[in-house]
Amino acid sequence: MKLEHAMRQALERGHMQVHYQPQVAMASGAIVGAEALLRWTDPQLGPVAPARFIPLAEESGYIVTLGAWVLAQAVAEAARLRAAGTPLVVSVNVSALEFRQAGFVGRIAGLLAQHALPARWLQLELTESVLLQDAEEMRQVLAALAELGIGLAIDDFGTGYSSLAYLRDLRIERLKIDKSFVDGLPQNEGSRAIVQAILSMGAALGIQVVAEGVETAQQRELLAALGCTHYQGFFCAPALPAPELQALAAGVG
Ligand code: G
Ligand code: G
Ligand code: NA
Ligand code: MN
Repeated sequence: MKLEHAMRQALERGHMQVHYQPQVAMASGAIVGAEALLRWTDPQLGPVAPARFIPLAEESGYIVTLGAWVLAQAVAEAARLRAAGTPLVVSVNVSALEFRQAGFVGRIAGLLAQHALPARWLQLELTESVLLQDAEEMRQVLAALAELGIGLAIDDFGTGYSSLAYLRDLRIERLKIDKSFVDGLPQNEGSRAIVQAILSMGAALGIQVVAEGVETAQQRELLAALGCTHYQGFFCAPALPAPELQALAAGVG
């Protein structure tokens, strides 16, 4: 596969990087976490969008290699941030194929041990589609992750084939309101109703809710008024190289 070859080469040549998008506590404005997002910059072509190559990496199975690399980078970065006195919860996107890999949980445990990182500083982001896979297999992996103390976030919440039962039955730490709903704020009444519903469900179930794709002060104000405690979005910052994230988190940037 041509693209897989290009991805492999990019990883080997250091053209892949992990950037980190800040996650902000509404009340204090403090950066309390960061989402690891893969970036590929080709020396000739320039940036290659993840939306283009991640789906192909998932199809070809190369996402397992790529995802393992992102996870190792992210755990190392979380440990560095903690050692530097700016500890942040680092969240990592995990595709279905990675999640189903034998040894996935063991590999995470190994990384945490290697970097002496307490599990609470790592969070995994799953989409709803991951949770709709083979229920028994899923349950075992989730139980093992819970045992380790790793938090789970549901990404793009409300856009997939939701089964609300998993919110009741599984130990989910946070829901991420998809950007498509935040985009509609404050004007679109439908978006606002959905956002409110997600927030009240989160509150009733004791699940933290994070709004994604916040771009304006107006959106942030409305979300805060509706009881949303955390946000992520260009209003704070896009995904940044690790040193820039750290400077911003330390209040230096
Ligand atoms: O990073 P945006 O900046 O363009 O990301 C586009 C899409 O790619 C998002 O759906 C995001 O979740 C996904 N993505 C980015 N980095 C990773 C990664 O490391 N692993 C997986 N599985 N998906 C990622
Ligand atoms: O699917 P996932 O939620 O992981 O994808 C996150 C995607 O959204 C990434 O591509 C990220 O760069 C992008 N993103 C994050 N914040 C904003 C924002 O405020 N505006 C826009 N347009 N994109 C954003
Ligand atoms: Na994500
Ligand atoms: Mn998302």
